[in-house]
Amino acid sequence: MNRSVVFALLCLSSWSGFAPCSGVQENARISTVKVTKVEPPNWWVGFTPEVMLLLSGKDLEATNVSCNLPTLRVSRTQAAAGGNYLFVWLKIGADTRPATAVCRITAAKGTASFELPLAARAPTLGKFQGLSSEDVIYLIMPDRFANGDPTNDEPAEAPGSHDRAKPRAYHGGDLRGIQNHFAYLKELGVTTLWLTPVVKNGAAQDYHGYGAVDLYAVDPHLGSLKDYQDLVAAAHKEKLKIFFDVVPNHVGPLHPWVANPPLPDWFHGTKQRHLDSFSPLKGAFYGKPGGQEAMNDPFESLIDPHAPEWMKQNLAEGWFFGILPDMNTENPLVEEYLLQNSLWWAEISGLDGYRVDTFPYVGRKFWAHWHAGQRRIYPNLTTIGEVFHPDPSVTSFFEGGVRRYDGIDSGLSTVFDFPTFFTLRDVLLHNAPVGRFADVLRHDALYPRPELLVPFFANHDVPRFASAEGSSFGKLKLAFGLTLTLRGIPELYYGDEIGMLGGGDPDNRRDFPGGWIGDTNDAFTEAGRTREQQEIFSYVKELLRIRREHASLRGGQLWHLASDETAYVFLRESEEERVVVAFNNADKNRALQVPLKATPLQSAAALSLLFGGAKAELAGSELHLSMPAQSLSIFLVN
Ligand SMILES: [Ca+2]
Ligand SMILES: [Ca+2]
Repeated sequence: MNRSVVFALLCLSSWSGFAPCSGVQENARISTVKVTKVEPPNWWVGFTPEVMLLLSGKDLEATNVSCNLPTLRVSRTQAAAGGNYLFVWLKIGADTRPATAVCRITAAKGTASFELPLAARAPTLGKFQGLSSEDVIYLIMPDRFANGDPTNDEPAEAPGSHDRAKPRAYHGGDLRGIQNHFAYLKELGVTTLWLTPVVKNGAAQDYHGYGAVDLYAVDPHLGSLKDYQDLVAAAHKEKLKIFFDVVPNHVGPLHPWVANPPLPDWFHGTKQRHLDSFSPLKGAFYGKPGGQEAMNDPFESLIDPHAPEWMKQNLAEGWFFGILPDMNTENPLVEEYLLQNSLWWAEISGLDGYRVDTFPYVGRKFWAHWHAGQRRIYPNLTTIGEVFHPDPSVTSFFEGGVRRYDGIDSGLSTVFDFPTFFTLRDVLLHNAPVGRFADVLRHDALYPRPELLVPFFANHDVPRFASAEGSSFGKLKLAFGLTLTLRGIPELYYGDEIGMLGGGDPDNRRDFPGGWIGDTNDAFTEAGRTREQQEIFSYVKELLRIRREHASLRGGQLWHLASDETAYVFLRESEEERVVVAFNNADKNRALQVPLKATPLQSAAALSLLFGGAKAELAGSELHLSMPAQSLSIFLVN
């Protein structure tokens, strides 16, 4: 039913609570009651039994709210902030048909109406797919990847925000630009795109997307909601998945809620008076050397059953970096708002999962509720939490699937494998003992689902690998080699596959060459790539092809075969096959005798080289390896 039909029916109806049609005023008094925004702006039938609406406006101190659809019942209302907001809970009867509900607010200062379109759910086949170890994630910062629509580079509402010469300004990349380059991503061989947040941001320097001012809109620099829906649909046609970067912990400092919160405790604290997110504990509290700046966030107290509340409060309730308004996720109305917001993005787009920002900074009861609400509707959706910490005993604590000491199962599908990230960088860039890999991997038993861990060597928050101290072209290749052969679902950062350079934020977010009209270096095409770009691109593409063709490299069990100061040799074993990966970090050739007795390789007949330049020979119950300097090789076991 379209909107004009609804209005026509209303005019004919004698149903009480509605003003007569044809512009006739119910009384002479002018109403000052106004609705300026309805969140969520639309909903679905056959979706949730109830929806909580947050109306913004003026004089919304309702004495009555009623809607024109007989199966829609207003079960509760709550005016707030002097009538600037009104919460309305609508029970959606099971027999409700798709229609646009028109609801009427009666308040002391007059009346107003608002609409809520209620649509039928679209077919769910091929949507909300989640991830498995078959997948490879590619992280894109949309403003910095490709400019598919120069008309949105500087939206009218954001004058002065676009300048490619400034590293903290918007550069013009957008959703259309990503969609235009699916062929490149398919050729490379990744399966899943994680886009940094696409919601509307407020500041001229919010190109990264982490400063939300409207959780129900796409940022106009990136395109429209329709563009996002088109992107997801087109991705699914190409067998690509889309991950949404969700940030329930905070909004941007310019969100209208900051000056005018819907409830006094909508945030943890106020703009004037709040905690910051830094832990009050010194490094020495948990035995860390003093005077060193930690690379990671200090989450130890959050997983510590012996830590009293004050040691955790800043982390859970402080404003991130002292700046970003911290949502009071313990308030049931905030909890409901944020859950519905995530359900809305999933249902309206068909997205396949969420990358969850700043995961440990949000209370764990919230996560249990948020995940339960999602899974009721989308059982396959995968969520990946950001837990920026090198210690697996910390990162594993946040994964769901098990109740921890606090009695809470967070529900989180998996976490980014930060311990492997730190190890990859320490070993490859600083020549830390290669045995550190076996040391990280031995902790896999702490995770309910280690096969879903997301190993990576770069993201948008750390310096580019190619520019890091101690890096080289060869080391970059080894970083790809290890990330793509260890267990889990690898994540790659856009541009590393062509050796992009860049220091810390924002230099690590340079424009992908070729994404803008007039770029002289077009790295999206083989003809446009430099010799070096092509070399690393071919290397990564080949590794991804081998991973795609070998089930053992995707989901196989990992067995250590040898590990020491400079080498790590491991086996990936699936039902179908076995593959050996030999990594030598030394700057000279290495010969290694690997004992195979009591390993799944003891009955191996022969090894054939799939990738790299090492030589392997079976000699009795030993594997004799000869590995070139700084190399990674892969063998198929026959
Ligand atoms: Ca653009
Ligand atoms: Ca928080």
